[in-house]
Amino acid sequence: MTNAVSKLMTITGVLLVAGMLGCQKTETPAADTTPTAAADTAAAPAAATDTAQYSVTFTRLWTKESHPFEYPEEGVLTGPHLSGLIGATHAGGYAIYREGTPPTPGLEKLSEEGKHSPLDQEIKEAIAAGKAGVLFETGPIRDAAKTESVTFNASSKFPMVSAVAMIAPSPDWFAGVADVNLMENGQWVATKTVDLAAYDSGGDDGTTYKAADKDNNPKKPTTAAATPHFVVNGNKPPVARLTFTKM
Ligand SMILES: [Ca+2]
Ligand SMILES: [Ca+2]
Repeated sequence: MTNAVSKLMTITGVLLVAGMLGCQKTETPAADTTPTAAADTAAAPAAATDTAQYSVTFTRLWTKESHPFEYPEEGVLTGPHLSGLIGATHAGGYAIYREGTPPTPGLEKLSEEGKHSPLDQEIKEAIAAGKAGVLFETGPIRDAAKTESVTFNASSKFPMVSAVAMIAPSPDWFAGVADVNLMENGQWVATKTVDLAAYDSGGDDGTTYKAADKDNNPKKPTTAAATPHFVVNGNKPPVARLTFTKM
């Protein structure tokens, strides 16, 4: 080793030590603050966004196989089908239907003829009154192998969903689900699947799928369907299903 190289190595060593000391000095404050900042982040999880877009898929489960009693024969327009789904987002307290309460004119019409009007108008009035968020609708399901989908926006003010569809043909029977909450523990759910049960709206007294109109006054309370059409071997199999998926 020449003197020149030895001297250079010594100088380099001194510079390295000086550099390390320098690093220690500058890194010390960072070492004090970084863990604190990380702890703050962990202690305060991000709040759910105020709105969330969902896709809902409407599936028909009511078929001759699931509900054989007096199941209506096939036909292009008169054959068994579910009307288009009509629903709303809302907060607690609002209901499209309530067991034990007579139907609104809109629910009666939906359950007897599958028409979305005037139920859609009733929902729009609830939106205007600050009781509901948005209205959503799909087309009907005639082919049980096919599904219908629609997207809508839920909000933290209106995180619940209720929806109905007519079971057709029928006097006043409908598929319904109420108060599906898309927000759990302050967070929007990624997916949620719920089944729709059969109900009798109370707007007609017919007792078979194809009974002639038998309008009643006053209206009777809406009840869970309890006839053999919907009670199979002591069980009440669901008539439809909704799958919500956050976009
Ligand atoms: Ca009626
Ligand atoms: Ca009835």
